[in-house]
Amino acid sequence: MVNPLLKAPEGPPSDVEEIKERSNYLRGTLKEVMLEPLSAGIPDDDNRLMKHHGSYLQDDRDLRNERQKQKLEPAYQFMLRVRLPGGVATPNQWLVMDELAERNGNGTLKLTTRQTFQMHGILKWNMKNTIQDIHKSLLDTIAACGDVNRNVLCTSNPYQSEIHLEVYEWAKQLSNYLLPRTRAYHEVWLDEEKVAGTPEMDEVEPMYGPLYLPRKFKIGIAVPPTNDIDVFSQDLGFIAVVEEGRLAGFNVAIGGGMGSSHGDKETYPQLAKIIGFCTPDKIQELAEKVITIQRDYGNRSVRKNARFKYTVDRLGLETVIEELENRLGWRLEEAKPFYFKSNNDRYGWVKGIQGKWHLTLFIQNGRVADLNGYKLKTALREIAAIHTGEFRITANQNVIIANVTSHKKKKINELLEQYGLTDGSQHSALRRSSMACVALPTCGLAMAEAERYLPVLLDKIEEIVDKNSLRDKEITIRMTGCPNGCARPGLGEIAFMGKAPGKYNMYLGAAFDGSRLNKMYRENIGEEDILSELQVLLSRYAKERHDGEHFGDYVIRAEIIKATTDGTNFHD
Ligand code: SRM
Ligand code: SF4
Repeated sequence: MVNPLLKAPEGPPSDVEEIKERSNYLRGTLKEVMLEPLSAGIPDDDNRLMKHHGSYLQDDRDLRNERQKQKLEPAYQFMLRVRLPGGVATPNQWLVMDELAERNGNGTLKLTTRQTFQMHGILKWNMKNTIQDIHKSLLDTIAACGDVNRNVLCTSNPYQSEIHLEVYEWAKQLSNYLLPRTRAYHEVWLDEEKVAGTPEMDEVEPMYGPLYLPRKFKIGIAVPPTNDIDVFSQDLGFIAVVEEGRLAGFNVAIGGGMGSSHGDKETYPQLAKIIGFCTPDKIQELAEKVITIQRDYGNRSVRKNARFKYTVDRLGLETVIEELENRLGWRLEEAKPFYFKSNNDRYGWVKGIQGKWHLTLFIQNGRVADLNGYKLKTALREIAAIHTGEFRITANQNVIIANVTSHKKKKINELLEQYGLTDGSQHSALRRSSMACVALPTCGLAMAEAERYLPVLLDKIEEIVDKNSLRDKEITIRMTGCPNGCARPGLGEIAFMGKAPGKYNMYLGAAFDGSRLNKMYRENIGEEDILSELQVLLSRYAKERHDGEHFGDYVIRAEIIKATTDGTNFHD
């Protein structure tokens, strides 16, 4: 199977590889350490394994210094991420998440950039019963994090609602097919007994193998004209091709990713490149073979270079395609034409098929909470209690109340009015096109604020926007607390990546449809400089833009940012 002409990088395995190897298919000592009463945390080795079960040990960073002073252990708590292919949840599942966040979490839900629920602030002692309740609602947290295929994305905005259902089914099937086969999750969290001496004991991971992948792996399916899932940021992206009203198949793109480290040229964001087309019945096999190429040739020595994008760059795109076609035993067809309009969500009610309605609501940075008199969480709970369709979490951290009958639409509208819930139309189009990652206080990697700060910064940017009559102009703006790229900042027409408390690198020039990366414009600047830069840029844009020209395109035409020759702004 392994091609002797191709090689994985040499070097000693990274610590995580060793932990996985010793773990007996992701079991480690998780079961035991979760019962250990003396600390609210768990040892680092088990935390590395924990990720494969959909959770991270964190500590409340707002309390870190104070607890250190008091010689207390950090305020340990767990983040829990649900596997929710295509972001689709039933009203009952919404209610379960809502209740669990209240009972065992910090009282809020985070809708993530990969279309799922995260809960924060779960104490060690509550982890098992939380996971069990999630399981009872027919959801799980398996492979939501870790060196495996993650939550499979699927366009949620119903421009083509008849196709959505079909594509969503493929996303779900892919997600299930690519799940790890180990029973570790069931044993650790769901009290499944390990049956000794039977063939089940000799469990193997037919696709992943005992070491799983060198790094996380991400798949997304976009349904044009919407690129709401940022298909070019995925390790493996599928672009639905609709011919004569039916799903003909998918264009296939490989090797995307957003993360980098400040000042380290060996790490970079990268857009996935389109390598061909295949029919829907082939995508499962194709995904499996792409994953096995990464399994066999990915970097298991240096984790910062272990993502598939680096494997593709190291081996060369043509070589990877050849290897893929050899493994498949068939050739990809030529890619078909497609057109993306935007990578944002469209808001408000739209009518879909069979007389059903869909309502996209603006959820600022995906945080579902009752805050400052805006009872978002309560309102969504009440909607879930009467809703008979589904909830679709978008990859832009918003939610769609989907498949609503005309009768229920009236009731839902009454609830919207009662709670002052909004599709965002009272905000600027810029705010409605914004995203921020979690960052502080829970993310251990955050160098600066993001989710808590972007709304405050937007209040000030909106003043500039208004002054320049740009209130209705959609401009994609994204912020992350570090360069790992969790809100896909590389694809923001304007983006900020945290460098230090209150300091950000500022990026400009991504394409509005998610097909071109942005570039660094200013380094390590604070709020005052951000606002004065935007003052100049937005007023020039207001005066100099062509009809229908997007901000990201304008900054390149005006030579504020220089595009690379192929127009993609791949790293240079
Ligand atoms: Fe992410 C790590 C949050 C989407 C790239 N991400 C983290 C961790 C787990 C921090 C950590 O490792 O300790 C963050 C937890 C924060 C917290 O307190 O919740 C975190 N990532 C998130 C979420 C919740 C951001 C959000 O506000 O929505 C998103 C959860 C997605 C999900 O439901 O699965 C999230 N992360 C992404 C995305 C966007 C995407 O996948 O479409 C990316 C960029 C795409 C990519 O992977 O290239 C992303 N996260 C990273 C990276 C950099 C990985 C890399 O190889 O470049 C890290 C750091 C790492 O893995 O070492 C990271
Ligand atoms: Fe944390 Fe950085 Fe991801 Fe934001 S981008 S959630 S700060 S890892």
